Amino acid sequence: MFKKILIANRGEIALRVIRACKELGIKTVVVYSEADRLSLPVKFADEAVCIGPPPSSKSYLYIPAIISAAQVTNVDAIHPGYGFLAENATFAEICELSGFVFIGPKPDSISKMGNKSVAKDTMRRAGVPVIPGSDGVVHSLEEALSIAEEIGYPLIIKASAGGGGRGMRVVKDREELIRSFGIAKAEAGSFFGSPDVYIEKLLGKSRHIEFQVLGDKFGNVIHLNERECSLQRRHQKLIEEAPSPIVTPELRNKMGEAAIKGAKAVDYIGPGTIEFLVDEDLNFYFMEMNTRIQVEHPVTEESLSIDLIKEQIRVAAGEKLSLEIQEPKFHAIECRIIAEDPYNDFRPSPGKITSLHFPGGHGVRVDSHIYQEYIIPPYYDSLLAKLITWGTTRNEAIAKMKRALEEFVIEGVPSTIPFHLKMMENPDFLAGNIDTKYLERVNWKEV
Ligand code: MV4
Repeated sequence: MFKKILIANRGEIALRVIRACKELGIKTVVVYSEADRLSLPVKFADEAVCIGPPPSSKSYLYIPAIISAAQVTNVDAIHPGYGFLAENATFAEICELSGFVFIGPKPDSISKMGNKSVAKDTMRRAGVPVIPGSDGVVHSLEEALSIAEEIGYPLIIKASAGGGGRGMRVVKDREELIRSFGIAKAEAGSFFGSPDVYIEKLLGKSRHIEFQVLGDKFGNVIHLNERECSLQRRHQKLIEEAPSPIVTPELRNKMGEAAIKGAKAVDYIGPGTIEFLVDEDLNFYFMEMNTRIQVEHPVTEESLSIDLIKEQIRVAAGEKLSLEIQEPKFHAIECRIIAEDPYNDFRPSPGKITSLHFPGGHGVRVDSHIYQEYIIPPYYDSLLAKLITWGTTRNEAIAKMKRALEEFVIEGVPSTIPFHLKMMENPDFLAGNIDTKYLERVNWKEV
């Protein structure tokens, strides 16, 4: 097992990894920017190394400073968390070339899944259902028109180097395709550095349901069930839960098997996520694979009573998987508490937390790096806390979430707490009737 790990991240996930390391008896080094000098990860890690000024490009994304910090503190491995360098294949490669274990998948798995058209192609070959569309990259308008002839309109043009909802363009008819194909390629080129695009049929009302997978260095891959992530706003998830209210044990088996096949196709190591779009007839299609631990991993943890970060560290150290495939034990829900004003179109609102009280009690977990008097830096994402509740039924998890949100006090900055309180009484949410466009369609204040 590793003796010392460097955490190349900040905020709640840095703290989450420090906690797992402490329980495993591993020493921790955290790197931090000048803006995070007074942060809890810096306080709780065994060692802390300042790696640069506040902008991410000069600190959390600056590979030479991170590798230097790993060298001077003599760590065995580097944990990237999520965001920043977590899905940067070059960083993973540099870690290994510098003699540090990258706690994540192989660089080649990251690259394959990072190119969304290569990812889709890899999944199709592995027998995972994919959305009907082009076979890989579409190079010319003529090619685009002939594919459109086959699959029909409306369709969607996606940038190969995009992902997470970036670089997508919906096309209603032939005229619009003629007008926008060249623009889509030009945009892809200037936003993502590659003009490659591919085409898919546009799916109607659908859900975002993702499968947690986990692989070890011996080629074993399991799945740890699904997370329902349909409640999103502008591609930012706000509420996640496990299990999904619409997934039956039969569908779970079918999707889980597909997820395992997909992960095995790229020799996947560690925790990863296969995202599916699920239509109203419960057909499911591969969307993207995230080759990192995700923000919403705690709902899987609390639904199964497991520790995914500890398992991630163990498999990175070369241990065999210690978990097995199993049905959910509990229903878990996560609300993302963000420093955004839900009454003002979710406007980001950094500032100083003047008063703070965390909820607690049975079936309640708060993953957070904030404290009273903490100043939220404007340079990074504005996630303040993840509030997770669980119970033996969905209704019990919701009842706990409601009372936990009522106990939660954050003063000084607006937060998404009022939004979540309203959702916990929203009849559509209570019925589990949420799709990815729900918050575009309805006004959350009025339901
Ligand atoms: C789609 C789609 C409909 N049809 N592809 C958005 C994120 C990226 N991973 C893929 N996305 C979508 N791809 C086809 N062929 C609808 C979306 C989509 C979406 C997906 C998941 C969660 C939220 C979403 C919000 C808008 C659009």
